Amino acid sequence: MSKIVTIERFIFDYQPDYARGEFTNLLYDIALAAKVIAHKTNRAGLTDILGRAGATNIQGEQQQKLDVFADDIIFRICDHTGRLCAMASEERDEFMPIPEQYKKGSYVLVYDPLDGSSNIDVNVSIGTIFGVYRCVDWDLRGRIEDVLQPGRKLVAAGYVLFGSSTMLVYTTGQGVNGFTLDPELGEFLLSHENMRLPDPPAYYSVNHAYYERWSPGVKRYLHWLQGSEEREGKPLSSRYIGSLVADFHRNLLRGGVFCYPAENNKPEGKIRLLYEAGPLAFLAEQAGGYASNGRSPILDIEPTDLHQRTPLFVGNRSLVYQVEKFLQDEDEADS
Ligand code: P6P
Repeated sequence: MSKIVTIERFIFDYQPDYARGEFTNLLYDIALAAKVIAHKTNRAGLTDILGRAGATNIQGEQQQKLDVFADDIIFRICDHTGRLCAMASEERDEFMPIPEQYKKGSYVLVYDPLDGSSNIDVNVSIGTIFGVYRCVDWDLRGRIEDVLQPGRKLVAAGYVLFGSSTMLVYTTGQGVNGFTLDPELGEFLLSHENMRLPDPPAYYSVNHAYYERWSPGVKRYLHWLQGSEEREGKPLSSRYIGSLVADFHRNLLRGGVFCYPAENNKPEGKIRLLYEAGPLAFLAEQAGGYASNGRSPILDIEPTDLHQRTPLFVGNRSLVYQVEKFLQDEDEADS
């Protein structure tokens, strides 16, 4: 029988040396928010929470009621605790400095409260993605500079997957560990210790409907993934859920690569850098993998805008390095 370890116990036992209560308690807060959102998500079909909230977010996307609920829960659990100096959310136009009436903390929380929201009403897995930075200047109240930091500066990152079970997967730079929510106990229990991307990988994930929008180098990469151009290793299977957290999680467990390439009319791609690609890139590297925009590491990109997007290739190193090679060949051919 495996040992029973709650996420609270794990966080406490494995907190980084520099972490004081503030950092550890922030991770507790995120776990609490995950439980609250899970409770609501699991009932999405049973209440009037389904359907559109009527508003649209800065991305121009229709906000689903669960989007708004998840964003509100995370904000209200974290805004007054004294752990943070600022927050940023996919659902909020501007970054959120901690209100003056509350004690300022030393960390920054960036999050996508509910990624894959287009899947909410069709009961497909959705997820929350989060990243934690240290405030740039601990003496000042939250500023945009605290939020616009490269992924290399993350001190923690993770996601919550609301699927057949609810899982919280996170890293503080000491490997990746997964916890499964026992809904009867209301506890996240350690279920996936020291997660590593398996090799050889099993899957590749991409929306093939956009094939004609991709550059020759990306098309060549897809042919390579499909085995039509020489590639060592066992053939890959294609899996694409349309929910980033779900695709990323399956590839983390079975090995693979998730691709959302640049398109002819969208050179920046679709996936958001700050609160989607960055945290997942940190997790991937901690699990032995790598994340690239096709030409350079996601973690090295300096954000200039809260909601900026990036092309994303994330998963097994051997698979991601290859797209950089093909796009380098493309650039050389174009020069
Ligand atoms: P497409 C959801 O909106 C999302 O941001 C990710 O969760 C998902 O991987 C991607 O978009 C799906 O995009 O264009 O393939 O529908």
